[in-house]
Amino acid sequence: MSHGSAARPLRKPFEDDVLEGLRAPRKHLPCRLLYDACGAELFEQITTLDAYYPTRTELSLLHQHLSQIAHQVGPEARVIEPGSGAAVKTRLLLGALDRPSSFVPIDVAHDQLQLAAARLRADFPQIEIQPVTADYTRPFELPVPRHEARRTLVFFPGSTIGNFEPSEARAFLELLGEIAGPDRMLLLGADATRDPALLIRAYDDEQGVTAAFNKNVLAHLNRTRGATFDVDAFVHAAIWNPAASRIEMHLVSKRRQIVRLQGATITFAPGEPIVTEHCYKHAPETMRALLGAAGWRTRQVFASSHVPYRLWLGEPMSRSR
Ligand code: AVJ
Repeated sequence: MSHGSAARPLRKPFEDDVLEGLRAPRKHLPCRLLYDACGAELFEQITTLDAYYPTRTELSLLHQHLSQIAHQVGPEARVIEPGSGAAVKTRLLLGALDRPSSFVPIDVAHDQLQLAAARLRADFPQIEIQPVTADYTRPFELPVPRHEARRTLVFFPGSTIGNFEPSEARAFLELLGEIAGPDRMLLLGADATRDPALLIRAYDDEQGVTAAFNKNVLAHLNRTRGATFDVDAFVHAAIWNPAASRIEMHLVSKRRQIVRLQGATITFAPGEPIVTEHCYKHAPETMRALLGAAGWRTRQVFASSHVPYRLWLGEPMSRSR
């Protein structure tokens, strides 16, 4: 995800960043390409894998601490969730809060979003569900709710914050603060695992689901942009980069090959990778500083006793209370 400041356009058009990334000396693709309908389904499958510890760790943290979190958030809150997806965690949260006034799921996948919204309306008839189809890395406006909320809680689980470059993460957290307004709180999930064995197991699973998830990016570009990737000529690799504190998703070219995409010719050397995703594993000090730089004071941290995964409860920096 590329991201600038909240005031100017945050990203170049789709065409540009795909071609630009493939023409760069270190070939890369924007990680949002991983999440088309097919990719979203594969990701759901990843979350059920034994080796993929983030999802079950976060779920267990939510089960453990949601009543306390709900108490701190207080009654009649509006909840906003960028990139809401399958909404399993959302249901837990909405169920735990004291009479939440409304829920705003934000996602680029319009149809999926409408379907999720319909299901939530059926299960939570007393909560106003106001889906927003938007790319949440760009400024967007919140719909006006029927009832004024006492507070806005931003819910950003899944360690998705780790997919942003650090400077982009700061800008994004700041943007969320601006959108949520003065009476805001933040509930964010972030993984800080640095054990390479555990990470490789989770990001290069034995069943090959993550490999399929990663390779789908190439199939996606073939389908949507007439690219000529030979998907089987690339292998998935998960590389731990300790200096940058991130795990990187690579697609490594098996041989010398040429791929065409929208009039451009991209040449691959044998063993040359395309980087498709960075998953930063910020140490808690880094996470706290990132939140602080974006105007969020850390109110409470809930840590797992199994892996270094944490829920962060944030509030405005200048809160007087
Ligand atoms: C949920 C998007 C943050 O980084 O762990 C999972 C994405 N990539 N396996 C993560 C992902 C490969 C996931 N996010």
